[in-house]
Amino acid sequence: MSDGRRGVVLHGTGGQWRVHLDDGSTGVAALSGKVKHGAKQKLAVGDRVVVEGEPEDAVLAIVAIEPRRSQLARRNPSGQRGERIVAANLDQVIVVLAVARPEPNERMLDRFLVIAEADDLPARIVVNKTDLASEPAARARFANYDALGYPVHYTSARSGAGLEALHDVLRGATTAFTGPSGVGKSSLMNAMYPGLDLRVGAISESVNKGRHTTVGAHMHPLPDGGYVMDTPGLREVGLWGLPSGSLDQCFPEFKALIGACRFADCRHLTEPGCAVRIQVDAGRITADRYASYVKLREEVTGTENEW
Ligand SMILES: Nc1nc2c(ncn2[C@@H]2O[C@H](COP(=O)(O)OP(=O)(O)OP(=O)(O)O)[C@@H](O)[C@H]2O)c(=O)[nH]1
Ligand SMILES: [Mg+2]
Ligand SMILES: [Zn+2]
Repeated sequence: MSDGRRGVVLHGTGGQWRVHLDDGSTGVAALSGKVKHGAKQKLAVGDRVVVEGEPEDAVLAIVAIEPRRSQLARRNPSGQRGERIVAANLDQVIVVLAVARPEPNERMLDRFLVIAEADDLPARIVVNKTDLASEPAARARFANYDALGYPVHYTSARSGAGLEALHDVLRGATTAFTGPSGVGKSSLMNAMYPGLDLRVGAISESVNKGRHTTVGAHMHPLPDGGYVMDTPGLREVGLWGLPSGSLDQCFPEFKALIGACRFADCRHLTEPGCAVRIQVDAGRITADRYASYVKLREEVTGTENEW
């Protein structure tokens, strides 16, 4: 395989994959028969692959998939069937919200953060559209997340505020941008990388129909190194397969308390002597974050029996 060239899978449809080769060119490739039948893992956007073929070939052959360093998955402990890899080899997840249009929703934010934690991916938050509302008020609203270890950026794709600091975080890394429709994910990327030219939706339409303007996971190579994936949101990435007993590990402020509850299998719901609830009552864990825990706990318990 010495003449094989390496690259990163950008997008796939119907068995054809766009691959960004390390020499900067992009080609279309399909899995070779050997890889298709031999591989344990299904190919996903972000996978590093080895391709063979002549430059003039219309379709290159993917002859190997390199091991992943991370994956964003819809988990399924039973293994192969039903598992869906949203992206491979991510370095970080950036959850984008807007100060307004649409209104920020902390339940949804926490859901995205839990998915990142469950996949061991560092997460950051972008609060966009600061041109539409008071920035001090937005900072007060999200200050707790900085304290929890999720750096918060305040940006405006329209005015350009905060874009330089965000750009610094993306340089050289592989990043998934996620968040509700209409918050400005594609607009932010276009503002930082004018060459990307991503499709931007008219908010009234995309939000009212509950549909995303951006469909399907696409990786975009960045001109100064790294990749960004503009996702249509992680809403289909359920918390499926996350054992309900592990949910507390996905809340950084709960972690230090695990083991301090009276009962070893404490669900942190109604049990007496619950160390988490004591911190909630004392105001050291916010009621908002605890509300997200309770809601997600119901969700994971509900899907536990569907495995
Ligand atoms: N005022 C203001 N409007 C913005 C800003 N960023 C984006 N918008 C507008 O918000 C709307 C939605 O922007 P998109 O970039 O398509 O949002 P998205 O998050 O990519 O949405 P999906 O692809 O549907 O998930 C568009 O009308 C943008 O012009 C901003 O910083 N300020
Ligand atoms: Mg978009
Ligand atoms: Zn407890």
